[in-house]
Amino acid sequence: MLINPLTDFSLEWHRDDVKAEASAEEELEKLKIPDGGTQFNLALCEDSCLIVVPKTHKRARNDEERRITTTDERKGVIEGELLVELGPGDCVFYNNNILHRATYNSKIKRITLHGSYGHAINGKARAQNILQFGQAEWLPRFQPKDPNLQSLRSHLQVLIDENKGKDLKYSLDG
Ligand SMILES: O=C(O)CCC(=O)C(=O)O
Ligand SMILES: [Fe+2]
Repeated sequence: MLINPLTDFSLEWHRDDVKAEASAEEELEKLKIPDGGTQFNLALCEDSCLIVVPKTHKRARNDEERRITTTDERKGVIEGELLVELGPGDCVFYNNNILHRATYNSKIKRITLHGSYGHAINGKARAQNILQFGQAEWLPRFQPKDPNLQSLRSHLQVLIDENKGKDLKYSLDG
């Protein structure tokens, strides 16, 4: 769940699983692996926090984007950036390696469901992407009756079991 913070702040431009210092070659290699699956933001009330640069999940940064994302201007304007404006019930699906940032206003209520669907075939790479901040401690309490949800649940359990006790390391620094 994404909610508004107690104080205003904003995130710098980033890709969720490619470090800003990566060379163009490294960046393209990483972008080939769909390890983040398909991420979504499903807004329950109005949400205008996320900013993306369309189509950048398919290409390396150009010189200007590289300059902005690796200098003091990490929150600067990037040509072609798009503010994702969601109304209640709107859902946006995206690749979490698209170049993106976000701004958060403490006074504007945000309640947005946030998750991702991925394929077990990318399990090893996906494990770090989705388990780096904690290994879904809530999963035992999630007891769905729906067979599709049961299947999603059991695949996530396999991923957790395979990575139990491993230091998955964070995708990004800082
Ligand atoms: O708040 C959002 O919509 C995006 C958050 C984000 O980019 C992140 O946590 O990596
Ligand atoms: Fe992100």
